[in-house]
Amino acid sequence: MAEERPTIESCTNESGQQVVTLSHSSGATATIYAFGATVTDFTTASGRQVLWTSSKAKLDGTKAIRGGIPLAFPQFGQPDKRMAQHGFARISTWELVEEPSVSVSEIEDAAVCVFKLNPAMGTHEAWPFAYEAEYVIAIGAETMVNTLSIRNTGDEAFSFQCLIHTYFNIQDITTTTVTGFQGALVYDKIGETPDECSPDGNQLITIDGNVDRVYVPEGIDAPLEDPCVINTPGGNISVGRTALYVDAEGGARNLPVDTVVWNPWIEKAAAMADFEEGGWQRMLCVEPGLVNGPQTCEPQAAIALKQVIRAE
Ligand code: TA6
Repeated sequence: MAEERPTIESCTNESGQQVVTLSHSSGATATIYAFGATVTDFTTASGRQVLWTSSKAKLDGTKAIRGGIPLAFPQFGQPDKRMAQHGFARISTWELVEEPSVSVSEIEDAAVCVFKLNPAMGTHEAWPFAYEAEYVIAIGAETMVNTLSIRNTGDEAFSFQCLIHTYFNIQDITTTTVTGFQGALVYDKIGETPDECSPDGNQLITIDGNVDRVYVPEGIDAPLEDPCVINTPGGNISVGRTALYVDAEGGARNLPVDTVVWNPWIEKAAAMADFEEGGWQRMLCVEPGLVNGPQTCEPQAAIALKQVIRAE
């Protein structure tokens, strides 16, 4: 009988970056760079590569990794010009937690690894708050669950945005569609009024050019259909998106989750040095997040954002 691989293996690449391999008993694997705790690959037990990472991505810690699942925190975009685009989480080195004792409800026998961001590493004078950031990556045969939790460990409330910026491998953008946004309000970031939202009655999202939209539920009583489904030539990928606010006393309530849909298309992709030639045809970003305005977190409270990816 072949010797089973350890669940978590760690090595260092030629640039000195820590690279973690997470292995599930089914043969499914994930690759995570401690830099940004960026998942760069999730290959299912059936051999399907669910994520897209540019072959020209910088993997030496000099810039955010182009592809996979970068994390945006404490800001989405660059509302505070003093901080990097999408904040400091994706350009800071996270610490792998040894012997994690975490389970996830969505996968019975999950292989799990946990990263933490040391506030001494992940910080900025523009956002000088006391926090704990934990990122749980769990895989099963055809499922991956990503959970980003931010806890306020200080004595003053703070606000932030966060987003799981997932690049999906969809083979052909021209025959890919996405469902699950019915009833949403949408901000078209490349339109003439990027700060105004409008009802988006489309039941089906198709992509035939540069798309950069934020889909927002009308309210907690009208969350978006969960999961949304990416219909690709290679099979469907469902993307579950939930968020939870846990107050200092342990009381929990759901938060409405926003979803960013992005494809740079030809010209904008060509303008990015780390975007491989023609990559725009093979990728689509569908990104669960809390981005429609800052999320306030009271002292000793926590906010958890979760993405559940299932290859179907
Ligand atoms: O995916 C949404 C988005 O905010 C786009 O506007 C685009 O800027 C993308 O993120 C990638 O950002 P990056 O800083 O990684 O080039």
